[in-house]
Amino acid sequence: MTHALIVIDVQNDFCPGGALAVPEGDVIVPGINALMPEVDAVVLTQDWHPAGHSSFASRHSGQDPYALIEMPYGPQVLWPDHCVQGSNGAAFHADLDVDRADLIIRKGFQPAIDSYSAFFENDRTTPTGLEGYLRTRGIDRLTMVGLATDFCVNFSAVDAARLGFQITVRQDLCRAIDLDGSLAAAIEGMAMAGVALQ
Ligand code: VGL
Ligand code: ZN
Repeated sequence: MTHALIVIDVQNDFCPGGALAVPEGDVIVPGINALMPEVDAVVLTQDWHPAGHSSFASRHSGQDPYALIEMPYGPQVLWPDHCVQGSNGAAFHADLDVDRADLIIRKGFQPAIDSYSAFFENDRTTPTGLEGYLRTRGIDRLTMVGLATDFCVNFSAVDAARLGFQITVRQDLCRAIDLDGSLAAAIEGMAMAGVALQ
């Protein structure tokens, strides 16, 4: 099998001190770097929002961060402003071995729709192009790591399984936001979708 490492959103805003910090988000970086030489391809994803993105609570008067609202495409958690295109918060963690990446795929760049998954925007139908990239390179096996376990890793892994990739999530190389039991729900959902949790 041809094996790719998919590194989800290891960016400053998801690390301690960032706008949407994931506890211990930075401790996974050395382990992720160590996996890179063991695979056939390395893909990084980068959450990449225009200023004033519709997923930001600041765009919705009277709404606080972490509130759940209904968008035309379904439910959406509102977030603190984060990963604004070109900002330091949107940059990869300084220790991540970005030079090893074959592809960097950006997501969440459309103002009116969020994109947790590396494969589809949050309408679950608009593709990012990653599936085509992987298939045309003959990649059929994925190992997924990064931030956050219960949002972008979860959605990406479930989509990967649904698309027929053999997918393993390395939980030791992921960290979670964990809003109201979202981590337990994500683990259950990934397992049910056929994601191998390691
Ligand atoms: C993410 C919330 C908002 C993630 C991205 O990478 O898990 N979470 N944008
Ligand atoms: Zn985001």
